[in-house]
Amino acid sequence: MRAPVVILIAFALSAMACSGEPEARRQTAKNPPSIGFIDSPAAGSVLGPKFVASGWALDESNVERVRIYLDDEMVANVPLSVMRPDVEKAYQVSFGLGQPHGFSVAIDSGRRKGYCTIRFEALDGRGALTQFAAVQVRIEP
Ligand SMILES: [Ca+2]
Repeated sequence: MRAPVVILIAFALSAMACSGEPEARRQTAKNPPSIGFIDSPAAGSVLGPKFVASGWALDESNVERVRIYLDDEMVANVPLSVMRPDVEKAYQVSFGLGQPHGFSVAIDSGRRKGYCTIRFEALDGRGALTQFAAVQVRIEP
């Protein structure tokens, strides 16, 4: 008579473990992609191994980070820190007013030389990543 009791308890415990796990939830609210623009470097420019990448990004749920890639290597992962009242005005921004929308970051391309693609991604407040710009440049050591 002992075995069925043990099995019953084991079954009850496993059922409890399953019901305690969080359910996977699909995001149902609309999440428009982030937009942005690169002020520097200009597409096609020739850069030294160290250069500054700057621009801005907007999202209705705010932009948490901007990630910058040289080809496929992430070389920067920064929060927005530059005030851009010009962008707020031009895009009639109604969210995140008075918060920074711009970024400016020093990039060290290391030993790279030749043609290279710089990609810019924004991570929004809901966790979505949007590539908002890509520029091709030439790096000369
Ligand atoms: Ca968004």
